[in-house]
Amino acid sequence: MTENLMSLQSHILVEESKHQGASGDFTWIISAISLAAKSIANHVRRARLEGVLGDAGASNVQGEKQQTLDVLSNEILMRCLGTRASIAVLATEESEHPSILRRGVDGGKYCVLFDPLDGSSNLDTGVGVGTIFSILRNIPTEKDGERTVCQAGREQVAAGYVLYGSSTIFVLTTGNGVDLFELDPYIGSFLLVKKGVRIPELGKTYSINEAYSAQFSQGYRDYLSWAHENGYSSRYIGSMVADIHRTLLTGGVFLYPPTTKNPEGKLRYLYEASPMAFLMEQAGGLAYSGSTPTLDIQPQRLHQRVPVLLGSKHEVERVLSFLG
Ligand code: AHM
Ligand code: MG
Repeated sequence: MTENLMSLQSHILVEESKHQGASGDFTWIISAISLAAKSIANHVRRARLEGVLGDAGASNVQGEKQQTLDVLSNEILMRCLGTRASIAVLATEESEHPSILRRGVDGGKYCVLFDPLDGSSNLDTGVGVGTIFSILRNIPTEKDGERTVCQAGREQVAAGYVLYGSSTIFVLTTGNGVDLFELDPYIGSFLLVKKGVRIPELGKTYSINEAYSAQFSQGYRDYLSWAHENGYSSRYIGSMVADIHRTLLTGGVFLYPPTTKNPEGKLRYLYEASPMAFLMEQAGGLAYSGSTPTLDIQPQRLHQRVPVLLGSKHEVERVLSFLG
């Protein structure tokens, strides 16, 4: 073995030292997310033994059943991030409104938005689930929490996800490519395993809940017919982080189009679609919501939903050609 061992923490310190006048605030935020991820990974792995599977008997603001682990993961992230002095606002899928921790004058430079445990309805069956996060700059003059975080995806300072699967994987972009870290459970550290991840430009796999195809617009249905006739394969776990992680590494497209049930799409812009779009573009792929690049959308509401189409450059362009 010739490569040096590099932890997530040291990687961020090195990256931050390249920026003149960097205060280290950003390193503190990533270290809080990494601490939370290790704790969540531990609970996910022991969920059945700890008796924390199943729903928590409540619904979140979007009317979806909260799993016990959704609530627990949310609490862990809030506790890890809440004490970091550089954070002004926290927003989560699980709460109706953002939490304002510090006003700009008190030093809060950043906002962190997250989906604590995406795909949690799959937990009872041992399927991979994930945490998704997005980091934005605070707007010190804006008093309203929701208006502060309603920023277009291009404004993101960093984004990433943690996949709790057969191993625990941390994927991060700070706008300078995509890096992949894996948790070594024996030393409790995320270690850099791949720097500068690039998504293949082609990949004959589509990932979509095809059972809804009667509810899709004609363009999506035409694309699917074309894919059937052209030797494509289908892979759909129903857990966005796992589906997108596979797409990032092996190529293809991931889609969640508008349906009759969810005419705006199902996935939320600020803490699902936008961070994933940032990662995809940084890895050389594309991400669209309808005919607009996802990162160019200006959201109006914290829990706004958008259609999602992302993945390999040429495969996304192919889908777009059917959407007209
Ligand atoms: P969640 O945030 O409530 O967990 O829902 C999001 C999940 C995604 O992980 C996944 O891509 C999608 O819902 C699957 O939806 P469907 O079951 O409609 O295919
Ligand atoms: Mg989610």
